[in-house]
Amino acid sequence: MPRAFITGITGQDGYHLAEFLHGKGYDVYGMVKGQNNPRATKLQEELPFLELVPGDLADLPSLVAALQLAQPDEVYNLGAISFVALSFSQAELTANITGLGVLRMLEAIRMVGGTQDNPIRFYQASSSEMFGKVRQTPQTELTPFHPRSPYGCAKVFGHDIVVNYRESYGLHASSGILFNHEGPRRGIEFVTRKVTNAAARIKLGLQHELVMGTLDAKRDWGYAGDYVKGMWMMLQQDEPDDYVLATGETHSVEELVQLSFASVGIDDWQRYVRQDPKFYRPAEVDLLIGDASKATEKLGWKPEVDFPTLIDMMVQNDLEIEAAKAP
Ligand code: GDR
Repeated sequence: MPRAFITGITGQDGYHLAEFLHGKGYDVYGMVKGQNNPRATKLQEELPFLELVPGDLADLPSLVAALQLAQPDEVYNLGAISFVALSFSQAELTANITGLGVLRMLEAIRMVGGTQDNPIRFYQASSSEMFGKVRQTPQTELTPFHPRSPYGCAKVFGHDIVVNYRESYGLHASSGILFNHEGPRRGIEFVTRKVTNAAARIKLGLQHELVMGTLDAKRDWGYAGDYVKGMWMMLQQDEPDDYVLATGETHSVEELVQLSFASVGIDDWQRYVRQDPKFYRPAEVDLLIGDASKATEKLGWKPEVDFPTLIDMMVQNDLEIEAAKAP
């Protein structure tokens, strides 16, 4: 059986990827940090096949030990401080985990290596946030980077160091430049889930208003389940490379709000929504829209869930969860 090792296993993508790889017959190892991590305990209940391994992206010896234990064929580095807003207030931590963490994982792979005939393959979760103040629309693998947050800067370092290790040491290391990808398992701090959850709670009478930052920003939002398949496809190629995964459509935060409220039968969403500058970011990414034609041509990858279906899936999930909590 092939073996996969995933960092960021307790996040949305870790869950989807672990399920996907398990379905493909992999032994799946997930790295968890900290002591008595409650998210890991919950995940182990949901995915009993998962082997949890201790380790931390800030600690190189722990990464070496984790790889020695898991002996993976494929490593997926999804672990990061991934909330852009938080990266402004914890910039050094973000640089250390989201940026230097990639370097440490690459070094651990060089040390542990896999076998000569079967070297470890590496996937890096690069991000559309690297494009930031976009220089070109739509964005492709060749669009120059102009990050707008400490998170985006750290991801640019991670991306560049993967290219450098690939070119310097011949590692089978690929990066997926993933545009926003969402789903029912998205953390509540991210805008899609914040809005779908609020729409459900307002519908159920559990909440009376939704306080937002900018409604003007535009994003290319896809479904996380589609995107993890693309990660795996990248590592099945003979040659490592970088690929954009995106839907090729862009929607504003306002459209997201309007659609989420419409999903619960509320048309006058403006009555419930208020904006507060505390949710504005010191620098904003105004518009993202990706061109995934390279992934489509070379990998045969295509997103399957469109934006209205995605939002409806998330709203329905939140209605169920919140209704179960209601008195
Ligand atoms: P993003 O995702 O920064 O694009 O990064 P997020 O959902 O946090 O923000 C999207 C846009 O919505 C605006 N916005 C708000 N955002 C949040 N979270 N909360 C609000 O109340 C709110 N109001 C408006 C934001 O300003 C922004 O313009 C995500 C992360 O998953 C990254 O880790 C990943 O790399 C990229 O997507 C691709």
